[in-house]
Amino acid sequence: MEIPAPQGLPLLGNTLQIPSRSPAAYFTELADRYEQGLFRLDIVGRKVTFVYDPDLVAELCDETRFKKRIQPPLAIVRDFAGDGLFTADIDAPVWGHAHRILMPAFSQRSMKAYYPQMLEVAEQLVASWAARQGEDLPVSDDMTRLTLDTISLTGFGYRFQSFDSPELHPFLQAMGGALTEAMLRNQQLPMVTKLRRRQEEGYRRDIATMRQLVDDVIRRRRASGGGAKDLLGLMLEASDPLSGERLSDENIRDQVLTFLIAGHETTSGLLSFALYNLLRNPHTLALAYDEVDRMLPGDEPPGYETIMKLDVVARVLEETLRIWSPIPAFAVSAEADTTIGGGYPVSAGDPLVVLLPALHRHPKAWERPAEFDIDRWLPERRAEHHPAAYKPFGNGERACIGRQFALTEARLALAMVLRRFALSDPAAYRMKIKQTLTLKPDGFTLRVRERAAHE
Ligand code: MNH
Repeated sequence: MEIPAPQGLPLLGNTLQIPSRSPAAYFTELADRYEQGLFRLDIVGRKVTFVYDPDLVAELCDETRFKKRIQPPLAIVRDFAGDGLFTADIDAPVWGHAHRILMPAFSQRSMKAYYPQMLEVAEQLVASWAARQGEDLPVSDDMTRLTLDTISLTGFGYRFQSFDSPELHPFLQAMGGALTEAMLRNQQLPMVTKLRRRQEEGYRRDIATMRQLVDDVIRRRRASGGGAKDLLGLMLEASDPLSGERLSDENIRDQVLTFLIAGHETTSGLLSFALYNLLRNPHTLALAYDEVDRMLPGDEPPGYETIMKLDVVARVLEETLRIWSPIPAFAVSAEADTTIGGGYPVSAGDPLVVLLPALHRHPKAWERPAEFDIDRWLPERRAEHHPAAYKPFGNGERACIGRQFALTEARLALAMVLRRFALSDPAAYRMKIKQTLTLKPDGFTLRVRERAAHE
């Protein structure tokens, strides 16, 4: 069987057909066209297979046959994230060392330990919005302030104090630039990349800006003495229980930068999309208000246990991750030449991309796939779900290490916002996605006003 593929040009293949700033939207459009559940593109000479039929994805999630391999665009992200957990090759011993050293930092107990600091930052968001009632609030920017401050405070004891400043921190500018450049380079001939001198300079400058901040984070910790049990504390002091290895200074820098990026960028997208979905679905919004009024009465800061008991808010987040996955794809490769779907040939090492927007809306797995419906996530209906049709956090051993962290932080932030504010959207925002490798709503604003008691 032949994997369906749109016609391309000699040498360039399909490279020029891919819109450079919105590749994910284009891949999703193609998925609509190819009902076989997969298609192949030739991107600057790489044969990349995109897969979104849930049964085919189930095969790709079998880790005895398929594994995450670092290929573009992640191979490009290695320019700045190096051997951090996200971009380290599975066979590199340093991935295992860091994974085992850092796992305890993501246990339930650790989440509970981070909670007071998560709460502190969520309270800063609420205070900032209370002071700006009636103004158009830049949702993605403020969610970025929240999530960047949260990961840096809980992970590294470092304070960005983003809500004190009307401008986003220079680190974010640099990160956005570097991620966008990695996305563009994914579809560029190496020759073209070489010729774009100005972009190369900007890219180097952005990487240097990010590294300076990382060095500052580590320098401050070293100056303040050891003993902290956060991410940075573990990296500086713990050793791998299996091999006894410690992390090198260079690897610690890679990990700090990896966590500064991976630890906030996607959660910020999730929260922005969740607020969008709530505004578009007044019935669900009413249920969410109802829940926070019941579970978080009064003005007392909510406890960790209360946040973990939220049900409507949790289902809003799950359904948001289905409809708008901030990470639109992840890639694996076959360990040996094989076939998928009972006859599509796949060569060892070739990139296979699980395309989440198409998987998460695949009609084989989801009824009324475009509809935002949190009742899909009722306990009795979860069993109906196709086992491989929902992968917002990736798969297996290389799945997201920060999942619980993100969900705890996001639940808390949403609950705090809903308890205090009535949300409105007088500009009637229409979804426009901005891709910087990850996805976010572009230019989305909303307004808040303080809720009257028992409204
Ligand atoms: Mn996260 C890996 C999605 C929040 C740290 N994350 C992944 C992968 C996906 C993902 C998908 C797998 C990528 C791949 O296979 O190439 N992550 C998310 C989403 C959110 C998220 C949708 C929020 C919502 N991630 C977080 C947070 C942190 C974090 C918060 C840190 C505190 N994620 C990571 C790291 C990895 C990862 C580190 C790489 C893990 C590994 O390969 O060992």
